[in-house]
Amino acid sequence: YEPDTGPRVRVNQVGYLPAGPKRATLVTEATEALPWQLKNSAGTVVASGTSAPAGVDASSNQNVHRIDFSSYKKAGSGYTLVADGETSFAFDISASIYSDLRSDALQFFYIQRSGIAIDGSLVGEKYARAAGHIGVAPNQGDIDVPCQAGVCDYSLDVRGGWYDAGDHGKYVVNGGIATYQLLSEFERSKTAAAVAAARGDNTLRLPETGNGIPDVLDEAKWELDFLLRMQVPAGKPFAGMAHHKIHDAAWTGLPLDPADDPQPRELHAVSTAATLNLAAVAAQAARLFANYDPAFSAKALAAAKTAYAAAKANPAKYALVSDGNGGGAYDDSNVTDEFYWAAAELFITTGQATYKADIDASPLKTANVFDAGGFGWQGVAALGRLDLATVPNLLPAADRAAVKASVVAAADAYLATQAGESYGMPYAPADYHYVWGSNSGLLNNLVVVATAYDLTGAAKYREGVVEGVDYLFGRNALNHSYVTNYGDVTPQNQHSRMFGNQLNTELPNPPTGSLAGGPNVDIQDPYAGKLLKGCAPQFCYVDDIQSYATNEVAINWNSTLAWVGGFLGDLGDG
Ligand code: 9MR
Repeated sequence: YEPDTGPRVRVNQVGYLPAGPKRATLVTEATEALPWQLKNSAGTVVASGTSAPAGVDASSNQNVHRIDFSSYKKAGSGYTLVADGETSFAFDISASIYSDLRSDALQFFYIQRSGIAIDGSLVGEKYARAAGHIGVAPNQGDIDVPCQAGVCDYSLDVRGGWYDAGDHGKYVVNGGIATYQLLSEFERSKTAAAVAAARGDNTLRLPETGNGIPDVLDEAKWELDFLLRMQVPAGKPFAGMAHHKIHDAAWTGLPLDPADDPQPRELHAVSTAATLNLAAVAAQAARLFANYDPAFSAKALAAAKTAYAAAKANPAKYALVSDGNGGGAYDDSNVTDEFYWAAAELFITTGQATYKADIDASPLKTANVFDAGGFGWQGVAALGRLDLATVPNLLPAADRAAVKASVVAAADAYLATQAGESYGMPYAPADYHYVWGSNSGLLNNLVVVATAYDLTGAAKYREGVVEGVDYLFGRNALNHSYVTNYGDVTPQNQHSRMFGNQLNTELPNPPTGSLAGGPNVDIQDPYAGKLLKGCAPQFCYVDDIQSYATNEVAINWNSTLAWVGGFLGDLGDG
């Protein structure tokens, strides 16, 4: 299988910020430096230089050169970069290339909502659909959901929330990190030189728009209400714990409108990881909603404290890898990081000594919690560390300085990785073992680099983020953007039961701003497994609806795109 990768000059197909770094990658057999030319839309050469041969790139096995045209800063559209007889896709140089990325990435969440009809007048008629899983046939509903056999003897109303990805499952742990990132994207604007108004009411297209509450908080609350419903009620066994997940009894095929899903829905066992996710995110929500919805803030804080206490009483209820029939397993047998994150959020919100004592007792208090592959739903210690560094809190000055220094040190490590990558991405897991959702790992590394910029104001971190997204928008081995409708060649066929245009032309493609999971050397789905066998890491991706291991959408991936999109949007001319 030989994918069509287009022109060998690889650029950010969306464009470059006028003041920002402007780098490209040339795929060529040549070993000596080659001339390059930047042309404007009239074809006039406006800058020129010589490429830097960089040898064989380990993430793609291609021989590549680097091109740096950062010194050219004039805004315009229709630029092309020419080298070795090849002409790149045309791109803009503009301060506004990322001005819609945050809202596009966030709008995805409304379309993923369960339990509410999606209003086509808000997001386009092609995305309109009936409410899913509210007990209207053939749905069996999420309003009165019993447990799996032997797990419990009650049922819960767990309506609402977001469908996690391309399936109709709802999982507390990836819901937790996704909600955290939406809340964090908002919270960041209070501690950085960001434009708070850009995060206010009337910034998204939601049913709640105009209610006086920032839209991103409205969207986060849709999931928060669901997460709270997943908590075991008082008086029941494991009261205060959270059920790990709720999904269909058996896997369904695709496409399948949520409202047409006939499968029985089941609550799965409680888990310590889910419970601590709930504790962390509810504690975070409590401080952010305090000024907007005091009653909800109080409810969230009470739930957070109850969950945390329940997790301490049941510290080793692990979600099992074997529990993956009809939904993802989201297994996790190490919850040290979840304990650290929850203690951090509860301490930031309450200042109470008990949570500080738990942070001090955690083996992660001073550990490096940032790894090369990026944090994610299974490893969440970084979330606590980032918030302890950026959100005002009562840590003693020395502790605060140490957490800030740890974030800056991690960002420095990612910048060093980036400097060694000819495609400019600060993502290099051991042996270039790109995993399921690699694009989210890359973006989460960019969140760390961006946070170092917020903490220090040093230009190198801002530039690291700006260059880092070039890879996502087409400066890569496949010449393929990973964000729908951001670039010339973009994902149109992500795996989803809702967006099945490849299977049924009446269905829409995923909405603008949908991130694809990305290259994954393990290619676990049968389609990619056969098609891409033996692929070099960056080539382990295909824009086909059948490839759930390389080409799915997911809330915990779009959440980091929204966070980074907010950062880039704030930069403007950055
Ligand atoms: O994002 C998850 C990834 O980290 C795991 O390796 C993978 C296999 O367990 O599962 C991914 O999550 C999927 C979930 O299991 C089911 N719904 C779709 C999710 C995104 O692909």
